[in-house]
Amino acid sequence: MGTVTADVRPGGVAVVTIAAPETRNALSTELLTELADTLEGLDVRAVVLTGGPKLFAAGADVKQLRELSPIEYAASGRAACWQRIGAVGTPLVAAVAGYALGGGCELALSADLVVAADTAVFGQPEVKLGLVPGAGGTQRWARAAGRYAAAGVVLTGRTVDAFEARDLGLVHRIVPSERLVEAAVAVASSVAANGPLAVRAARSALRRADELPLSAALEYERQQLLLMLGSDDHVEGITALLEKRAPRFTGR
Ligand code: CO8
Repeated sequence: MGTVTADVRPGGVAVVTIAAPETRNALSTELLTELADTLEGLDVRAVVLTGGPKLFAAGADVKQLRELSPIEYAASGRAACWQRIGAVGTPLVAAVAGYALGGGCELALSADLVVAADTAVFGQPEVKLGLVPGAGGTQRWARAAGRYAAAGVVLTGRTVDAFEARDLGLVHRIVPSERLVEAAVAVASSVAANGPLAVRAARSALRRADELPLSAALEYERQQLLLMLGSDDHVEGITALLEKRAPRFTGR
């Protein structure tokens, strides 16, 4: 334990860092549990998730998984950890340097935005190990990059650098690795400065894009707008705009 740390910064942004360099941040069940606990325990407006300036995560802990039977896997709680991470309501910015492979890539793609160092390498090498991605890799790649681009990654197991990942639509911004965390904090801070109810509503509507047919998703979006029209924050946001000052959102 103690491989996941959270540093809460001013402005409602937390930086959550995975630091298990001896295993290249391999996502053991214990580490995934610690990560889910940490994310769920934060009361902030945006989170930066990083493995630091050298490496994001080398995927599932293959030493731990090698002997795992299907029943042991089902009982291990790994899937529940992934669901808990995916259900965190706070906007998540992944700050990716170096390798984000297998489960590490899936972790990056479960964020809302990915800021990449110019050293970032993304990939789903599972088929090379006789496995398949099991934490969203096939689905998130297909939804982000399209099924044919996704097949080029998932079926060959080849890696994609930061620039190709940006061209494929996965990466929001590329920066030098020494500026990675601060650049991701800047992105997270610009999210955190907005109306918190509105950010959560917009995020929830964006995520419906993966789940619902267009007509139902548009209806969901309209409902979110109606909810915002009932909030104090939208009055404050418009008043601040008209008074040419910064808004003071209260989250009500
Ligand atoms: N799991 C466990 N240990 C790892 C992992 C990993 N994924 N990756 C690296 N390590 C360990 C190495 O075994 C090594 O340990 P030791 O010092 O005891 O020999 C140590 O970390 C350092 O590794 P390297 O010497 O290889 O470090 P390099 O910096 O040279 O290379 C790489 C870094 C490129 C990341 C390389 O380590 C590598 O290719 N790692 C494996 C990447 C991979 O294949 N990931 C996909 C794993 S599968 C997955 O994520 C999803 C599985 C589907 C779910 C299944 C559920 C049952």
